[in-house]
Amino acid sequence: MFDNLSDKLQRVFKNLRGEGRLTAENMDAALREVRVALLEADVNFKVVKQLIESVKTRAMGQQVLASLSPSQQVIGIIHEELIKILGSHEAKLRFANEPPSVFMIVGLQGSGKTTSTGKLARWLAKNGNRPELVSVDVYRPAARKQLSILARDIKIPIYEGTAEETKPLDLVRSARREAVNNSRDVLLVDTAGRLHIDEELMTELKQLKELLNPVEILFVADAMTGQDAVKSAEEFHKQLGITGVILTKMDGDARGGAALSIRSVTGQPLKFVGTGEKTDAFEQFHPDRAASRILGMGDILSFVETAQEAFDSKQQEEMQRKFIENEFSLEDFRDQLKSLRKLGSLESILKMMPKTGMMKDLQNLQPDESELTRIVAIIDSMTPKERENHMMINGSRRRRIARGSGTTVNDVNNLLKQYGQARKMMKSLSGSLGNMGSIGKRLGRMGLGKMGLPGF
Ligand SMILES: Nc1nc2c(ncn2[C@@H]2O[C@H](COP(=O)(O)OP(=O)(O)OP(=O)(O)O)[C@@H](O)[C@H]2O)c(=O)[nH]1
Ligand SMILES: [Mg+2]
Repeated sequence: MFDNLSDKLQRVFKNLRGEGRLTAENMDAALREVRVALLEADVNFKVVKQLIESVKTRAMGQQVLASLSPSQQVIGIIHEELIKILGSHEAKLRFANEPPSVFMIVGLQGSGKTTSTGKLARWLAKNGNRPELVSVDVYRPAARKQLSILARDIKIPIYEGTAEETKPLDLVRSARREAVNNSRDVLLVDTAGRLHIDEELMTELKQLKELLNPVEILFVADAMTGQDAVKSAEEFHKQLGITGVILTKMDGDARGGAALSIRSVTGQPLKFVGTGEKTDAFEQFHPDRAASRILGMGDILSFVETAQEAFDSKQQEEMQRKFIENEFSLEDFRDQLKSLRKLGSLESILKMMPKTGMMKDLQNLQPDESELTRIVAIIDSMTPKERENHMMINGSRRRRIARGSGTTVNDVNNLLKQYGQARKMMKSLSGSLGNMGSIGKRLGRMGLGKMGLPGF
């Protein structure tokens, strides 16, 4: 997500870093490059113009520059302006006073409506709701079947309709009745798509809206289609009154322009982003985190959130302290590897991290299942003293540990090497977090706003 744009902006800031002071000239040059980078990322030109103008006005008006370098200062201001453009706070879903709340999922053909309907249902269930699904795509033969299969996968009830129910309005009437009877609190309605916006489709959607009185009409936009996605969102909004946007396929090489333009152009917030084909590749959209990601600061908050789901927070706090104080023992290493399994793929975690040289080290650490079992066996065969202090594990101890765990001395050597890398990585990670935290604090003191960083 946002990788290209982020790379380009990093380059601009790197050039600014060499400058001692912020002047009209170096500021102009930097903003010209920021402008090009945004336009190349397919951000709507009006949005770019507005951003550059407000950054310029604010940066030149800054009096006290003493404690910040020019690049830090510009990054701070752009960060804030990006958040404004993306929508100052995250847009929560609305729910009806009287359940079931009806959410209509609309959009062009192939944008990801059916997939997103399943993802949203799963997300809702995880967050304590009781969703039910229904598909009213009666035109494409396999469309309803597609949602049924998805529903079975994610174990969410779906109203499949009787043989007589061939019309969208009939289907939703019965689906809503069933939702009430089964005390489901959200009814998600997956609708048919068209290649282009046409009368017929709009008429049908308007009829559904009239009948269902939905609290959310979520427009599903394919990020890969860039400004076209923004334009069709605008058109749907004009005709139907959408309440939010789900931007899909942000995992592809989408240039990010749609995400950055949708709020300004349509006036409607981005509520979720789809980042893959699987049902868990779905995130709530956080403007401040996206802005951090665009500026190459990594999405540490998302990382911490994912991590917190896997580790309990006490353990997490203790680990953080150990990372920072370099007390990370082999025992901790074993626990971390076990928890990593719960975290999902290391690759998806890495994408959220700030870009630093430690990435490669981390990549080497990804254990497969059998390796993990071996590592745990090796560490279990050590004495508590050895686990605390790996330096004492000499040749004869290595032979004993290998025998005890049914592995080879080579395996033990490898493990100790990996552990060494992990310690090094943890150290540089805590270092980089520390730095970013202090930049954040300084920006905060200068009134330049929150950098979206956790309190490390
Ligand atoms: N990579 C990626 N693929 C996605 C994402 N969301 C949907 N897709 C894929 O996009 C394709 C179309 O998705 P559908 O959910 O069937 O789209 P739809 O809007 O329901 O399509 P119609 O019902 O034909 O209008 C499928 O191959 C999905 O797997 C996403 O966030 N990332
Ligand atoms: Mg569909």
